[in-house]
Amino acid sequence: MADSPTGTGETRFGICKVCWAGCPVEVTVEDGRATKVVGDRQSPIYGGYTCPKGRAMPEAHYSPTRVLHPRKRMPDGSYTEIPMAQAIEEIAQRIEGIVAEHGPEAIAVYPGNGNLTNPINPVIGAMFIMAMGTFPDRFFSVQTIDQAGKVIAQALHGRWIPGPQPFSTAKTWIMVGTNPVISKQGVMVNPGQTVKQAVKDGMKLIVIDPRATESTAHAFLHIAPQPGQDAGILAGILRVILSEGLYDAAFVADNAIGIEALKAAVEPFTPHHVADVAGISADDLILAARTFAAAESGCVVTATGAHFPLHGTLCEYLALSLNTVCGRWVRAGEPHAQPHVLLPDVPIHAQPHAPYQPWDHSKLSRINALPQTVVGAPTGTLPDEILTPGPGQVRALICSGSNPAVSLPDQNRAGRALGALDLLVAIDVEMSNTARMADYVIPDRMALETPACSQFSESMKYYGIWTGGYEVPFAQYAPALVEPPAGSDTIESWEFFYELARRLGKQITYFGNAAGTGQHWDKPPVAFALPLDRRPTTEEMFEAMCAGSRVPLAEVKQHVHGKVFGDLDLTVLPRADDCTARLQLADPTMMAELAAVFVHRGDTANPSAEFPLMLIPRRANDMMNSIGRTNPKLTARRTHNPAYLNPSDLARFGLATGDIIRIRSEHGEISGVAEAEQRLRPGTLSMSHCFGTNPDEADDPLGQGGCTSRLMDANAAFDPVFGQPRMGAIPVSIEPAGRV
Ligand SMILES: Nc1nc2c(c(=O)[nH]1)N[C@H]1C(S)=C(S)[C@@H](COP(=O)(O)OP(=O)(O)OC[C@H]3O[C@@H](n4cnc5c(=O)[nH]c(N)nc54)[C@H](O)[C@@H]3O)O[C@H]1N2
Ligand SMILES: Nc1nc2c(c(=O)[nH]1)N[C@H]1C(S)=C(S)[C@@H](COP(=O)(O)OP(=O)(O)OC[C@H]3O[C@@H](n4cnc5c(=O)[nH]c(N)nc54)[C@H](O)[C@@H]3O)O[C@H]1N2
Ligand code: SF4
Ligand SMILES: [Mo]
Repeated sequence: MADSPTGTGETRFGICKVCWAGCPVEVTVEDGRATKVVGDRQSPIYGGYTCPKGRAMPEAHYSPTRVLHPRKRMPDGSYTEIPMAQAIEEIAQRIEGIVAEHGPEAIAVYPGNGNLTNPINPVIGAMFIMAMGTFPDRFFSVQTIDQAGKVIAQALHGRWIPGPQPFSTAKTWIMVGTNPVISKQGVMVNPGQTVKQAVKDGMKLIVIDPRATESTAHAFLHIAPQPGQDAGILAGILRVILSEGLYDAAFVADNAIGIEALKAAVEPFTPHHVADVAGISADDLILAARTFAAAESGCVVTATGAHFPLHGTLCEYLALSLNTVCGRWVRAGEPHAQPHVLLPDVPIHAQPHAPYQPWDHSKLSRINALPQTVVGAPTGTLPDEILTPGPGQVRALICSGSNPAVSLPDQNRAGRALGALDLLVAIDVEMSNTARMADYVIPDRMALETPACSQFSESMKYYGIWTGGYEVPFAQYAPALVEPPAGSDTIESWEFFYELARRLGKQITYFGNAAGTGQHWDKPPVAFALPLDRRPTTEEMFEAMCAGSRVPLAEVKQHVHGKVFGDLDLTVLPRADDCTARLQLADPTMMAELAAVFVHRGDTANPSAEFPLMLIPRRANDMMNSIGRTNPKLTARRTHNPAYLNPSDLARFGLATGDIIRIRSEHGEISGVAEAEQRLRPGTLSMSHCFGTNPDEADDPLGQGGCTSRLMDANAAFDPVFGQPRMGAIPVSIEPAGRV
């Protein structure tokens, strides 16, 4: 610790945990309070980068609206503050009563993004449900309303153990439905600069997005398709590469099966067909394919834009197959570009984990008869799991760092469901949309009040390619930098689950250093049964989390700014003699879905005379989903959720920027505020998510904004494996509702 450059207070070094980029920060602490946050310029890899959300952490921590004591909802709907011990006791008694009457299946958890503050928090909810004996059926996480298709596709394709070629040195890259400069998905470290530098170093960047974004600024080629047509586009790119013989036949022969079946499956996706269906130029498609194949390195990656219109698993699968046919995986003798530092020391061989079927059709969900899968329960069905009577009905829900009242698709139904629960607990720091409906609100410690370490970032690679992590052996640990505000009564999310389980007479087993997902394990996790006689400290949990790490946590702790452990040997080993695993290029389930995409010209929703525009998702730079909406610094400019439209569409509907509009889908209606965006494909309406009031509250387009989830139907169309409702490419109409 040192004097701060301003001469007042001390400077402490930590990690921002508002999003998963985990930027190292320099925090000024005065009288025990964090007063200023800037990027840590001494970080060896981040170069002092932060975004507005990170720099607004002090305003979040000391927000006048922060919840600092447990709150209990009274019969008249008001809240009263009660001590933590009483809150835990009362919640435990209510859960005991519900379990006695209805069984443990009546209790569910839903962890979300507010849990990123401490790497123990996101996983402890699953371990609590394991202790209840109902895992995975009562573990509803954001994964199954996000990009669960990444894990499913990886299971079906097989996982190349050393991972994809690194972004920073690649000669080409195709981004499908992702805007890393804003979202940090895929590129965590200073993404704006990293993308710019990669292009400067010779990367031909190809972006497929109906909108020209911050990430297309340096693109060699931007293709702006009709939303929801990405599977066909990827099949079209594959067809060009396979039919022109531009692929890496040697890599395929040694490492993959299914090339002939893949060739046959993509054959109908001619450039002419794809161009016609997706509303793009055939020449651009061919150029993208030839550029990708000709470059010596690079990858094709997908994210939410491609996943939300329903064929996410297929898009991800085709991307993996494209990378495999072009041999875009790190080979023997090359440096491992997803190196382990706080993950275990395991040999990295240039070979795959074999494909497997990530579902069990003998165990079907109560709602929509979905198979049990490796990605947990289908969160899109959670409202109906609550609303549908019968054995197994969910009656109590614990939300930790999540905000289902605005994040679950189909907001009206979600609102009815949350209101119908016998018990709703929200572990949160604000009276979020969900906390406002909860029986108990449990105040968590915030980011600067808990320790942090980068192991979570390293392990994100197991959830598919283009998730996060470091291309160099970097690691960092930071202690808690400040105490929660004086006089407050807070608890870390994981500690709450521990205390609740203990009170219920259940023992939580924590699984540390999990190096894998599903059936793809580089090394199985280490079980650590949490002692019942005393609560472990967060530091002990960190030790368990990093058990067997390649560099001991104690060593990482020596370097306050983080360190690149450049001495580690990263050389990837050759395929082991006994390895028979091959990547699968043409999984039958995926190829059948692709055939349907061809027959139905995308097999997705299309605009109509009644609903002429396509609603598409986007991320806002100042918000992390709903996080930040109560932060005075982040909302100084605006609090609402603009409805971006191409100026030609504004003119077509007789609208101008600032007009309040009614936005209608076949399923619901919200109000929004029109805003012109020249760079958007005409015919699309681009809006962010997790804004808005609750269904029983008055609309507030200019204040809290509109909640796009209200336009989505939970049951009309959903992923057949993990049940994610259609959340992108939604036909909508707009009409003026007044001018400001
Ligand atoms: N319409 C539509 N819906 C979507 C999406 C979309 O694009 N469009 N995106 C989907 C995706 S990808 C995701 S991941 C989900 C996100 O879904 P959620 O994770 O449910 O939503 P968040 O807004 O991230 O919820 C974060 C909550 O954590 C609270 N919080 C903030 N800081 C802390 C803290 O320190 N501790 C605790 N305990 N809580 C804290 C916030 O107040 C907030 O209530 O939404 C999904 N829903
Ligand atoms: N600042 C900020 N950062 C965030 C978040 C946030 O809310 N704010 N949320 C976090 C979360 S939970 C997640 S999951 C990640 C998501 O990370 P990303 O998936 O990278 O999210 P976006 O930045 O919205 O980029 C998605 C892009 O897809 C485009 N798109 C929309 N529909 C289509 C389509 O049909 N096809 C194609 N090809 N493109 C389409 C959109 O225009 C948008 O530019 O971001 C994380 N980071
Ligand atoms: S990108 Fe912003 S919110 Fe995310 S970790 Fe960095 S500073 Fe924090
Ligand atoms: Mo997400």
